[in-house]
Amino acid sequence: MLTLHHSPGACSGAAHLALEESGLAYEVARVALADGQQRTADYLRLNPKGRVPVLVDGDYVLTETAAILRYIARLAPAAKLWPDDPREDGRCAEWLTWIASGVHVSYAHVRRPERYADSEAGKAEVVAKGRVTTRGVWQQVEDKIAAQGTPWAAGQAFSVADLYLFVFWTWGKGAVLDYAMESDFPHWTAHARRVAARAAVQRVQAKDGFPMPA
Ligand SMILES: N[C@@H](CCC(=O)N[C@@H](CS)C(=O)NCC(=O)O)C(=O)O
Repeated sequence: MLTLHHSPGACSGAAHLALEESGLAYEVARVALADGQQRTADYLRLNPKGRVPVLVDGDYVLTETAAILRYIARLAPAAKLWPDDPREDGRCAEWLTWIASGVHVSYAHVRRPERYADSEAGKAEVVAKGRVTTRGVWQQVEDKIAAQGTPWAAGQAFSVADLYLFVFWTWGKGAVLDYAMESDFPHWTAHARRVAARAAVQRVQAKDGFPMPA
């Protein structure tokens, strides 16, 4: 049995979606981020970084969304969550790497400025600059999807990259950014609609309650 340490609405949602798509047996251990559960001694023993997601598979503990998504795809080859084609394989890895290192990090400046500054003025500056950077990064995602012109992020094959990308579409729609995703990012929204139509995504949405494209 796999256990995903997860908080609804967080980036760990991508791993939750991938587990549901995979057909593997899993359970979710909810982490109350708002209450600071990620900073308790018990949780820090599991993940000294104090973040979700964490995937536990017996005595194997894995952190980092991109790594967890690849691990789930490898455990469930029949679910075809990672493309076989070398170029699509590369594209999938490209999306995962960029989402983790660029897209997520830009958002963190808006959502978690305390990571980057101490004073109130410093934090306000981080948020202000983060908002500009994040809007630009969201536009880069939109432009990349439009330029690719493929149904899925990696190409013709659905993959975990689509699930990871979808989480950030929901963040665009969420209260922190509050973007008009449907009108301002139409190609990304068309992609999000394809993801949202999947039965596994709808099952997870019923539990986690994230926004869906109109
Ligand atoms: N690089 C990590 C980032 C994980 C991360 O930042 N998770 C956030 C939720 S989206 C978290 O646990 N935040 C809690 C905190 O900052 O206290 C990954 O991609 O998995």
